[in-house]
Amino acid sequence: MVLPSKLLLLSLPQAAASASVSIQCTPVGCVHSLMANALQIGKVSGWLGSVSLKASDHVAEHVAVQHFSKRGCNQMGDAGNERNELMELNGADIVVRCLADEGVEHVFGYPGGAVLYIYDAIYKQDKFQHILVRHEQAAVHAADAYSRSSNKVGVCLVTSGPGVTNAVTGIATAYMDSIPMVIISGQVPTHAIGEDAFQECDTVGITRPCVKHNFLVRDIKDLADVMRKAFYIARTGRPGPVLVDIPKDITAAHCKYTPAKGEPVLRSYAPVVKGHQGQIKKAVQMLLQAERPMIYSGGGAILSDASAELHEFVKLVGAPCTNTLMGLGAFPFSDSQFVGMPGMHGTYEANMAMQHCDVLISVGARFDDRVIGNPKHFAQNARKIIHVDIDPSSISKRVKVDVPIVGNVKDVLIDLIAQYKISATETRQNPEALAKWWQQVQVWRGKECMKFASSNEVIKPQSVVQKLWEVTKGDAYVTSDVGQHQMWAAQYYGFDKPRRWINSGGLGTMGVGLPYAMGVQMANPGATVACITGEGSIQMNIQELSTCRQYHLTPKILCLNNRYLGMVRQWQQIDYSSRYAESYMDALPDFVKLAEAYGHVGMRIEKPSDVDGAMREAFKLKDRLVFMDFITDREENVWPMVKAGKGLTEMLLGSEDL
Ligand SMILES: Cc1ncc(C[n+]2csc(CCOP(=O)(O)OP(=O)(O)O)c2C)c(N)n1
Ligand SMILES: [Mg+2]
Repeated sequence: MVLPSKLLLLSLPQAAASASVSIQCTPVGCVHSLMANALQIGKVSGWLGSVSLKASDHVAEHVAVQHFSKRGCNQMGDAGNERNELMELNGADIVVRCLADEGVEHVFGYPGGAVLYIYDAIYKQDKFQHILVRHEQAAVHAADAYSRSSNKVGVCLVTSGPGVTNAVTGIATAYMDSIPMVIISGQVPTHAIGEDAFQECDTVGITRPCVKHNFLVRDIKDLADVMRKAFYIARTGRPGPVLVDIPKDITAAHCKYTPAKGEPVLRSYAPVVKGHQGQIKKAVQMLLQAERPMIYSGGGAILSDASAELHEFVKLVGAPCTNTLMGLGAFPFSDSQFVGMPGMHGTYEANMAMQHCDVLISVGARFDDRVIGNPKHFAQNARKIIHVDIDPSSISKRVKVDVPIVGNVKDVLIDLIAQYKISATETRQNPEALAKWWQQVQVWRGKECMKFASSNEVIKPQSVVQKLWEVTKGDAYVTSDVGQHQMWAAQYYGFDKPRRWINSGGLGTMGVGLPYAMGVQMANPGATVACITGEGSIQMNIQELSTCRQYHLTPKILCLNNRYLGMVRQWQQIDYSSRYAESYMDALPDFVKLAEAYGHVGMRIEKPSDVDGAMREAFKLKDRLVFMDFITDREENVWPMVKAGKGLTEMLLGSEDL
């Protein structure tokens, strides 16, 4: 791959210093062409440092890209900024300036006619790196995972019409999981809107139900303000994706650019951060008087970076703690107070404790149908419910809540902890009752619901996930797709840290796994990234193997290949008398050859005895993407299972319960 000369110029440490001197007095484009010439005539080694750059040298290319985003670009950008403030910019340059001012380092995107001015502006800047994906859906997923794993706002850029419609699945996925993102879309020129122009679609209309907010910019004078508002809305309150639709003529028009000062002001938008002190006191009293307290935390604890506070709170209260699929890692898996994930494929002990506790506090979790099962069944047991959530519309939506606390989870936990310490001096917890509650939890744990039958004949998918944990010492970023493999990943990779488990919880979008791994790796260079996928899901965005090749992204892909759309097959087995209608994956590609065709390493693992060696070998290949195709037990099921519509404790623990 040929890296543009400007990347080479700015990628190397020595270059940064030299470039900043040259660029202050030289138009950027001229420096690029000067350097391009220098590179071509081979006079680069002394001036640029000692990294040798060959077309096939992916390691050098990787080094270049990483340095580019971190160093040289800023030096150059600062010089450019001072000049820009004095002059009028076109809309495209304003977009780029706004992104730079927001501290954006990476933008995932795909070009097209309506965004060509923006791409031209990107070409001329060096503040952030653009990552060219192979499908717009992947751009959004990658930006989404970039955010999930780093708590920065993810950014993506797509063209009008099909660019936007391809992006919709990604936007809806991020929306369902409250991920802060800004999506910039091109639109046909303002005069052509509504005329069924080429590549026109009603982007604002199509995306309205799956964004936190969207804007159509009709006047260049509004552009910078809208961009700032978009970032502000995306990251504050309950986070979410915000889309900015920009007609092509707006990107060509000119306007004076004034850098932002402070946060934007929005009259009708003032998210609550601090919880109500009276409610916090009530909640603490309730918890202190509880005999069977239970803590249920979800994605909100991760999104608000509240793991440390959650940990302190769980220790203070002394209750069992469960993390939802979206909350895994917020409280450590390895802690003795952790009882596993709740819900449809949750542990026996977590579901029983959710049902039989007398005070349940939800910390950034929303009583989703996959968590509480049938709400009528859930309501059968009398218990007091405290619900901490930043979004008031989530409270009392699916269950009746006794003490609602609206606020940012982290802030509310800080106040709950402080209040608990004060109140505990007057109102004592009942230690005997708490001990009895734990005895009961231990009895439920005794069911060992996560046990599975191992085999020497066929690879058990659960054992692959356990092996991954062992080989990566439990410290990898793990992305997954959607299906049985996702549940096994959630169940058997013990997440001890937040932002390590990256999956589509709310929308359940097959195809996220590989682009998620790309976004995670861009946000966390040098980290170990594994993508647990199925042979069905991986084919939904397989083209991104090409993006990985270009940007030297090296996740390890673990395909749990059961030759079935396994989760569909499991439901068909249980609910449709094993009539496997269209859940069979016929004519699968040779994934080893496919990986190799994209320039990666492929492995097929068929025997249980080969799993350990193959996995260790793959993770040794740090600078290569390795596709591991594990041929697994075809008809393994995910247990425990609460069938849709059933009560939380009406669990099937294995095939013997069918
Ligand atoms: C885009 C999309 N289409 C359809 C589904 C419905 N669905 C959920 S799981 C699943 C099967 C996934 O198969 P595979 O990736 O092989 O994973 P497995 O369940 O076999 O581990 C399907 C079709 C979905 N979640 N997403
Ligand atoms: Mg499958």
